[in-house]
Amino acid sequence: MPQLHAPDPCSYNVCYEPETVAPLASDVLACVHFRAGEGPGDGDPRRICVRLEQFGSAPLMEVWRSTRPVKHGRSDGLAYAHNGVVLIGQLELGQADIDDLDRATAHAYVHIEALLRRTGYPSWLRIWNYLAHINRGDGDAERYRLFTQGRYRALALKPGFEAHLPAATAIGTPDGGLLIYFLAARSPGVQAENPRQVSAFRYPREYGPRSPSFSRATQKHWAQGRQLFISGTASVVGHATVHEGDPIEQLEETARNLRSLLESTGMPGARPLGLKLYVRRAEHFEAVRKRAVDLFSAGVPLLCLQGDVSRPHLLVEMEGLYADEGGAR
Ligand code: 3EB
Repeated sequence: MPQLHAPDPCSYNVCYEPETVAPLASDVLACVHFRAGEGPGDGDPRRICVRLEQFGSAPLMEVWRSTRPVKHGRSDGLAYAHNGVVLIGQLELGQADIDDLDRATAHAYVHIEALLRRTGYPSWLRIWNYLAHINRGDGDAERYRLFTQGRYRALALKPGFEAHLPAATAIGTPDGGLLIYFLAARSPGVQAENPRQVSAFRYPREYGPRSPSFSRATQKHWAQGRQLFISGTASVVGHATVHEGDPIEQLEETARNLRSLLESTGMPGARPLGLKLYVRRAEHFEAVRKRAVDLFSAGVPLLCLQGDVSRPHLLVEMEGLYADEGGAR
């Protein structure tokens, strides 16, 4: 797509760092903790706590730092921080606040969109959804399917929404309710789909009454270069789950899907700024992590989490942020 205006400068960087609970510096846009149970409760609206256990010894946190002055605040149950170019925010519902998951999800998404419009960051780049007991419930009553319906109802209010879907992750947690955190920008990114996969928003009926509203990746042009926000990616070819029961083969298929996205978006040489690996079962972790290091090369920042993937037969999922030369800060 031609650029109508000069792209904004990339105004943040993201790092995985050893976890600390020290007060956040003024340049922090968001600090994401990954641990079971409650996170550090210092009340800073920039702290985001994902209720997933990390594999490996020293726990890491994901820190988004800004190169421009940061403002932060809360409004209507949402917490956010922004710097004039991007906004990172979160909305958390406890399970006790969720009476009807479909309705609660639709309401959450409408609420977030209203915040983004009001603050002037209307373009979603990336969304993370963490939902307790994602695979609980049978058939169309499965919690992931209820969540998917609610999200669809909110996003489908916008005409042409399927051409402007953000990259996303939806992972199950052992407790909590629904946590949504998101990165939005003043100017839009470009939606990317994967030629090896049916677009999720076109999945057939067998996966639920509404198809999942997300894109395979968002490509964002910054003045320094391009970044690619890759969605949670799993062992799905066409629309089918492949390599049922084999976590290593699922990881290899996932790597082929990531490679295909990088090639089809014209970023075959891009490097990963950070990857996340979600593994459903603890007993698969060692072998999966070892294979991931071989596939993605040692030295790539990697965060390993125990989480439930949206389809019950999927055992692993990966997501990542890639940057062209120059797009990495
Ligand atoms: C898949 O390819 C795997 O519903 O937001 C991956 C990333 C998946 C995001 C979502 C679901 C979502 O269908 C599942």
